Amino acid sequence: MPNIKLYYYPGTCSRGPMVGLEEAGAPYDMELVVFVRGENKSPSYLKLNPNGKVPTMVVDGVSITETSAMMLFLARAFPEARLLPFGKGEVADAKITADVIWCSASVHPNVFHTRLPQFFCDNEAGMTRVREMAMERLARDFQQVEDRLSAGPWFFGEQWSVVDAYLSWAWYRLNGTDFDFSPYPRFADMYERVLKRPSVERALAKEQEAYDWLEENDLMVNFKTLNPQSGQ
Ligand SMILES: N[C@@H](CCC(=O)N[C@@H](CS)C(=O)NCC(=O)O)C(=O)O
Repeated sequence: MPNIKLYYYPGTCSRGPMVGLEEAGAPYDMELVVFVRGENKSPSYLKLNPNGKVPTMVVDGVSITETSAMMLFLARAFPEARLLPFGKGEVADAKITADVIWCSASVHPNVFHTRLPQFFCDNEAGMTRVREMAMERLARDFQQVEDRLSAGPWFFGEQWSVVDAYLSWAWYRLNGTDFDFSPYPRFADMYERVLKRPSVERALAKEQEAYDWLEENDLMVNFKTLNPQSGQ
């Protein structure tokens, strides 16, 4: 059994690998990265993850960055958990890998541009346009998810996977924005079903503990006012 430690922040994309670990029943340690203290930009953290972001997964002393890489690793390290429907040949596996990477290369950045346009433009009109364009791209991404869900309850059909967890995180992060969710009823239903999975419930409970601690210690990030120049 590998020795695994996940560096995380509640509500962020670290939720995906956390759900993967919970679903696999893998023992792991967690370390909260306190953004407002600049811990993600500290020299020791940058040695683990030069991008200064969460998540980071340290496996037997080796640091893995990138959510998609962690999901692919977990699926291979814990095949019995069936985190991804690998095993039907190299081409089929490559297509599954493409879907995981698409989540982190398209959906995830489009969520980032929608939620934090100030990281991409430094004037009000530009920020508004960045958000609008990101939401247009998200609409195309979400339509792809909606189309995939016509073939089964989950993104890959009958089998639940960490892609459902990753996509559900994107849905969650868009709550509170003016993104129009109405064209995606199958995705809405999938999101609700993901929330009911025991692995997700456990991950959300762990996140809630972290939120409570951050709140008690006045260390919560305000994403609305988060400034790219602040080093957070
Ligand atoms: N490509 C990275 C993106 C990670 C990422 O954007 N993490 C965000 C939270 S969702 C973060 O740590 N932001 C802090 C910052 O950018 O300073 C991945 O897939 O892991």
